[in-house]
Parts: sequence; structure tokens; C-alpha cells
Amino acid sequence: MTTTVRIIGAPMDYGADRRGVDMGPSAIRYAEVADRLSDAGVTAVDDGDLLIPRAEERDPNTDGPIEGTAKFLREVEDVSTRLEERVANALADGEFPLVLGGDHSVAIGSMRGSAREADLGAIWFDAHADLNTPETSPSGNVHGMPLAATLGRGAFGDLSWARAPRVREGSIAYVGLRSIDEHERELVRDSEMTAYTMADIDERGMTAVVEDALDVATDGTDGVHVSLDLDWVDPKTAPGVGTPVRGGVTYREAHAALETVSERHAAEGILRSMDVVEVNPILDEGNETATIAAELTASAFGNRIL
Ligand code: B3U
Ligand code: MN
Ligand code: MN
Repeated sequence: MTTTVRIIGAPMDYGADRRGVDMGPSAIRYAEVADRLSDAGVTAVDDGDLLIPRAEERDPNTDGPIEGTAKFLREVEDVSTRLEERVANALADGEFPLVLGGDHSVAIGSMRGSAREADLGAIWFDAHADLNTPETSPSGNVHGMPLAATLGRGAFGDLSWARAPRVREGSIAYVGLRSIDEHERELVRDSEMTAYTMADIDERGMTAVVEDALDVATDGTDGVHVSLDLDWVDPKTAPGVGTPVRGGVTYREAHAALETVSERHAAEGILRSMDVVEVNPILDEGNETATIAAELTASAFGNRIL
């Protein structure tokens, strides 16, 4: 049975400080993600974009319903709820939901949709930990908080639209972590999550690290969500992101990582959903970052040279 990937565009930038990631879905489509997926042997269908009002038309509402600061939280709730539905519908129809962001707060809706009928593990390919809560966030930007939201940490514990009850902390693995806030460091250390930093990749090589991350995310779960934040890749290679952090993974390491995921998927059928986030075409050079995003997506579905 061939896989059908359902592309769901989530052009949301409420969670980020810099405008532009709302153009991510267009840029990744323009970089021929659908054709690249076909080359990988899967059928791609496009579910279009969620309609999302521009941030300028909304009020960031920093004194919203919770303790701490989380800008545009009502808007993020609205998008998350609609995205969750689209992701759950794709799975119910037997298709694979591929969410194109948008800033990383789209992962709240994608993971909730994916975890509705399954115990879900996750691999977080990202420079950042995204575990801030509204109380600890230095920026108030929700794209630094999606894992805290999904796990119901801090003020998110009171928000029923955010927490995904079937995502366990112990089933989440970071790969390539290299930028972490002071409070967040403690949060990660005290959590049951597994964190593979850039140092682990340097020491052991990408393939071995991703194999271990897959063990974490598959152990006792029904499937794995892959969250790919393009700031994971080194900014010299992928400059079109809002919060570049030097010392990121190389082009080749990135492909090796997603190929390792696809090999495990081919053998064990582990993948359940994926999001590709934080591509910012305004800051990009020649759509290079979106192109890498599209290529890495195809790698995750088994695109190979031979
Ligand atoms: N940790 C910082 C910065 C950040 C997180 N995610 C991104 N940037 N893309 C924060 O604002 O929470
Ligand atoms: Mn992120
Ligand atoms: Mn990031």
C-alpha cells in the first residue's frame, strides 16, 4: 500500500517575533515538496492552508487568561484547534499529515491531532528546547513553548486545548539542541525527556544519535511525530529562519538524520505525523532554506540517490 501524504499549510506567525514565517508553506511548496515526495514514492495531496488573520490585525493580549506572558495566545488557540482537526481527519482517512509552518507553535495542533487516537512519541530536531512556559519565557513567544504546551506544563496545565494527554515526556527526544534559556535548562534537566545535544552528534555521529532517539520515541508508543525546525540546520546552510544559532547540523548530517528515520519507518512503520517549521522566506537567500526543508521532508519518506 503506498503512503499518501496530506500536506496541511499552517501559515501562522503569532508565535514568533519576526514576521515572515507565515510565508513558509508557500515557499516550501514552491520548492516542490510535492514532486520531491513523489520521487520518494509517496503520493502527495494538498489540503491547502488554514486561513489565519495577519498578526497586525490582532492584539497580542499579553495580559490574557493565564499567569506569565504568552503573546497572541487566543490566536494560537484558534489555529491549534483547527489544525488539530485537520491532522486528526487526515489520519482518520488513512493519510499521513504533513504540516507546513509557520512558526513552531503549530506543533501544538499537529501533536494533539496526531495523539488523539494514539500514544505518541516525538523527535524534536531543533536548536532550541521549546520548553519555556509563559512563566519562564524570556520573550513571551509561543514558538519557544510548544513542548510545554503539549505536556501541560506551567500555565498550560489549565488550557484544555493545549495539552496532549497521550504524549508522555519520557517518549520525547531532542536531537541537535544547542540554545537553551537559563530556566529552560533546569526544566530539561529535571524532565524525563532525552536530550541529544550538538556535542552528542559530534562525539557519536548523527546516525547513532538518531537511532537512539528513535528508540526513545518508539518505546511504548503507537507512533512517532517528527518535528523539524529549520533552525536546527546551520544558518550558513539554512539562513532563512527567525532565530539562527551558529554551530548547527550540516547539510549532510541533516539528510543522514531524516534518512535514518525513513529506514526505521520502512522496517517498522513508526512515523505518524510530521511538521516542518520556522522557514522564513524574508530572511532566506534564493529560497534555499525552503528547498532544504522540502528535500529533508523527501528524505524522511525514503528519497534516495540509488
Ligand atoms: N528560547 C527562546 C528563543 C527561541 C525558542 N524558539 C525559537 N527561539 N525559535 C524563547 O523565546 O523561548
Ligand atoms: Mn522550535
Ligand atoms: Mn528553533
